[in-house]
Amino acid sequence: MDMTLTEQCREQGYCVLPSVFSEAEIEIFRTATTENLGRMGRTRDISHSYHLAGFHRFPSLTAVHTRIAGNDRLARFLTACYGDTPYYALGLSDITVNRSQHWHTDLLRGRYSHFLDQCDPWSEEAGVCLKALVYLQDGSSLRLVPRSHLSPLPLDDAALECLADTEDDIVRVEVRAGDVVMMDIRALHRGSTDDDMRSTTLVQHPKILVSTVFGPIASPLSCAMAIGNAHRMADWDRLYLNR
Ligand SMILES: O=C(O)CCC(=O)C(=O)O
Ligand SMILES: [Fe+2]
Repeated sequence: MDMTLTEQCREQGYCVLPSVFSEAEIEIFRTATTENLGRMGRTRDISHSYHLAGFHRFPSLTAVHTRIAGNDRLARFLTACYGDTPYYALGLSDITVNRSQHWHTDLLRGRYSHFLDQCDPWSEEAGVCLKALVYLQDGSSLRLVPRSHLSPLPLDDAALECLADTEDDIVRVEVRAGDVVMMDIRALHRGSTDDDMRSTTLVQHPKILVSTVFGPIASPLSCAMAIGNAHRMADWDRLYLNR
């Protein structure tokens, strides 16, 4: 079973691992998130939208990260992907609450793209980085261009938006609460629209997404992503972190 899922992830750039987290765990994750809303950034002009970059750094949320990064089902999948190559969670983690997401890849882009100057993410030796997206409610916010991870894309959101506009092969990924989407960070994808996220029913029933990125230890892409992301996070902290 993992063989077909790893194959799908390798060939299409994503796959869905069903029912990885139980209802009880989902509740623990949702409660931890809502208890920490006060420390989160407000990065969209929607008052009930929140984001916490690098949530694994915060003592009240490290347990959530540990449950994800240490989950047996994820470990089996990642071991099937990476074989004998040891992997780690490279430090790129996010909790988003009612947050829209335009077309993008999860590589370092825009002002952070230069951190990839010494590393070609599409080369054989770069190593594949995979994001685990843990959905804490049913939904189908994620849209993705299958196989888009296989050939170079610009590290610029405006250019990616244009590319997506001309793309007709787009899949909408349906998930149930507790499912995990494993996605190659080079894949072209988008999440919820601003209009979706404006709905006031989300105040009582927030859309919560928790994610973390894995990569082979010391692979060129893992290193570049870890270093560039540390800079991105430091900037993010200065702008959004409540002290
Ligand atoms: O909202 C979604 O379903 C996708 C979010 C996303 O692109 C991400 O977390 O990297
Ligand atoms: Fe993304």
